[in-house]
This record gives sequence, structure tokens and C-alpha cells, in this order.
Amino acid sequence: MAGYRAEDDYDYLFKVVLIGDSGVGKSNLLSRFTKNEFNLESKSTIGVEFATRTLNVDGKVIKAQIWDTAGQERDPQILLSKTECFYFLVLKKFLYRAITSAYYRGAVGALLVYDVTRHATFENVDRWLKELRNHTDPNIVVMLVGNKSDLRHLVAVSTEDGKSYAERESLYFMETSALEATNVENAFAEVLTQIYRIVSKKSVDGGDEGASVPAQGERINVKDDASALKRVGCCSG
Ligand SMILES: Nc1nc2c(ncn2[C@@H]2O[C@H](COP(=O)(O)OP(=O)(O)O)[C@@H](O)[C@H]2O)c(=O)[nH]1
Ligand SMILES: [Mg+2]
Repeated sequence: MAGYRAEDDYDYLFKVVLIGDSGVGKSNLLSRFTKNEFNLESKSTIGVEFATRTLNVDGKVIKAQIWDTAGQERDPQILLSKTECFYFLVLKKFLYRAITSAYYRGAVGALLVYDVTRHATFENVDRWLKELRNHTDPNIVVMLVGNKSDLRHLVAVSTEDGKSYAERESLYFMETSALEATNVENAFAEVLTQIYRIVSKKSVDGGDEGASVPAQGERINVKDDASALKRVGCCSG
């Protein structure tokens, strides 16, 4: 692994979002990748958080800004009158929309996570993918991640099912364990590498249609994307 440079010394900044049901291990994948930490207690993520890590791809310093959020917000456990309830729901819908679009804005990569021991989290992948597609550039690099692969005796979603879903939807695919630190580095590094390939090819090609990812044929348009700006006098994040 190449050495780290100073915090603000990087060639590219890429925003990557973590999505998937609550409890699948998004926050632990993030802490494993950015701090090499794992937490056995489930602490729900409040609002939106992000963490960064810098890594080397093809001799370039890539700063990954990874966003993490709560998969589902829970309604407050208090009794509300009908009117209060109405206002609460309207406000919630409004806030949810605002937060959702801010969350996805400028993302050039995504890890869509499910829990291999809970089939329902795999069934919900469809919904997450729709939301992602509704809010991001069609050429975003997406990896489907089946997390908790260490719980071998509890597996409810086979590797084959994950893989074929990913193929059908043109996503990358990996099974990970945030607990055992299996494939976590690989999953993030693969997404960042594919983004970098697209971006660097794009600058060589002069930003036209030619930037395709060899394996998946995915393309990404980062021309107008502040998060993927090459750091030549741009504002730092
Ligand atoms: N066995 C196992 N448990 C995990 C793994 N990743 C997360 N967990 C546990 O699953 C629960 C939810 O994890 P968390 O990261 O908070 O999920 P999030 O809601 O998607 O952010 C916690 O109790 C974690 O300790 C994993 O790879 N293996
Ligand atoms: Mg979380």
C-alpha cells in the first residue's frame, strides 16, 4: 500500500455513497475502510455522515469522500393528534426529499449493500437501485455488496443470486465482511479505480462519448461534476 500524503494533497476527489437497508453494515464498511475499525453494537446512523480516505490508483492520489446515512428513518414514538400527524408527515416528506437529493448530488460511485443473512434486504435492492437511478447520472459506477459473509451458517442469499442480479443490472459485485475485513478494501478500491479509469479516459478523449469501462461498459459523465474536479485551483472540500 502506498504511503499517505498530506490531507489536502490529492489529484482527484470522488464522492461515493453508501445505500441499502438499515442494519446491513454500511457504517461498519465505512469505518473499516476509513479507520480500520469495527463495532459490534448497532448504533443507528443519525442523519448523514461522511468520512474520507486517500488511496493511490495508477500513481494518482484519489481522495474518496464516502457518504453514509440511515437506511430508514423511524417515526418518533409519541402520540400525535390527527393534525400534528398530518403536519409531521408533510414535513417528513419534504425533508426526506431535500436530504435525499443532497445525499446523491455529485456522487460518481455507489455501494449498494445488502445483508447476506437477511433475504428481505436483498429484495429491497431493487428499490434502492431505482432511487439511485432517479437521483444520479446514469453512468455512476455501482457495486452491489453482499455484506456479513463471515456468517456462513446463516446465509440466506446465495453468491450466485447476488452475482446474477448484478449482471442483469450491469453492476459490479462483491461479497464482504466488515467484521473480518474481507473484501472491504477491494470493494471500495474497485469502485474508485473504475471511476478513475472513466475520468482519466474522458480527459484523454476530450470529454466526448468515448469513455467506457472495459468490463461493464459503464460510462460516467463528470464534465459538470464538482466532486470529480481535478484539483487545479478548485475549491477544496
Ligand atoms: N457478523 C457481521 N456483523 C456485521 C458486519 N457488518 C456489520 N455487522 C453488524 O451489523 C449491525 C449493523 O451494522 P451497521 O454498520 O450499523 O449497519 P447500517 O445500519 O447499515 O449502518 C451491527 O451490529 C454490526 O456489528 C459483518 O460484516 N459481519
Ligand atoms: Mg449506519
